[in-house]
Amino acid sequence: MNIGITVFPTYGGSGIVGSELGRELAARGHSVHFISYALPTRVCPLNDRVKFHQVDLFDYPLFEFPPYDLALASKILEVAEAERLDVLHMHYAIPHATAAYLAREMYKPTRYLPFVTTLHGTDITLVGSRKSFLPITRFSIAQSDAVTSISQYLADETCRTFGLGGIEIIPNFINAQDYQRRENAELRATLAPRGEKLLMHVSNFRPVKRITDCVHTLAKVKAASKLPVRLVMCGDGSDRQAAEQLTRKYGLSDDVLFVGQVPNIADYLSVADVLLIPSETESFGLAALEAMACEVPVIATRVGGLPEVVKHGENGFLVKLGDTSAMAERAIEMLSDETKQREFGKRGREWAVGQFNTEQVIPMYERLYERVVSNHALFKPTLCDEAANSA
Ligand code: GMT
Repeated sequence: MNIGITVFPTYGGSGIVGSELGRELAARGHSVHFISYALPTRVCPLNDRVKFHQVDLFDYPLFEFPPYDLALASKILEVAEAERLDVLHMHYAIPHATAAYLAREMYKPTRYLPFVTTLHGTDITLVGSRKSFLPITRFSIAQSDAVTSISQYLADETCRTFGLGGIEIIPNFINAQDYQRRENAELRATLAPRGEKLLMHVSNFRPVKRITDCVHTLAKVKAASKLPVRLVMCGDGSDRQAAEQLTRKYGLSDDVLFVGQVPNIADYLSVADVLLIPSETESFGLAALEAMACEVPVIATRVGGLPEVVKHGENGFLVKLGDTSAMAERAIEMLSDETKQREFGKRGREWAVGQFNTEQVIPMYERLYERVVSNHALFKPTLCDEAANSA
């Protein structure tokens, strides 16, 4: 199949999921065309089956805000014609589903090009639900030929916010080969030169991730135990400065390592003892899944879709939002009992690989593409009460 994929290329989990999906589809013999303003960061080397088409944007004095969505729609149409695309897969509802809708309508007199929209998180919970975006987000989702959500939580939120029920759930996934624990004594020695335990956090450091809670947690672990422990912060973003300031305030500069964006996150996760996710909301929590695949117990907030991923008391712990004392207590529980930590880690991998493996999840997308190419307009929104009743 010839599949066009659009993601936000530089930032966030939806870009990672869309890019890795493209790579997996290419490995299964499909041709994948990424259409975006920049090459998505996790796209594998381009080759005959993975191509990148850059959206042309140009500055014009009248355009204080250049209309990216229109340029994207035009580019999609151009690629669809030139490459004979069978289906489009848009990650993040706006403006991607809107651009796909425009492209489909422009192309309709010649050929019908169906599009699948995958909802990821803030496209529904923070951005799409704002008054200024709500009508266009709702319209664009409803016009999609098929709609998927990465968790039950997000499907329910979409129902609640937009009144659109009946969305299919296809969860985030991991490649069990790429994500597995590989001992790396050199990296471990760099991060923990005196044999310290390692708490880790991975994100794009936006306010929704509440990264300062990681620093509070470390301070509380140190205050309540004699454990030698450090915190490794992987990623970058707007809240980094606040976290660095807090680190200095606690006098913890030697024990908190801001390593920036690291190319192969599995290497880092492989040397972690516990992953902290203190997010305010998280529709799935891809970082939790990646950590579990690398046998790292996860301590996360009990919000959004995280309880669908992290199983409390089995492969990690869920705590109340903002309760860094509970987070610290659970971290001490894990770090002070190696056997327990290992058991949690092993169960985490079993769960991640058992439920969210590429071998199970990618075929769900392939089957959906086949259905949508032969039937079009599969998405028939149900009333939310009906959806709730049939759940
Ligand atoms: O909402 C965001 O943070 C953006 C979004 C993205 O596009 O990067 O992230 C979401 O998508 C990930 C991949 O599907 C999920 O694993 C994240 O939980 C989700 N983030 C939030 O809901 C905050």
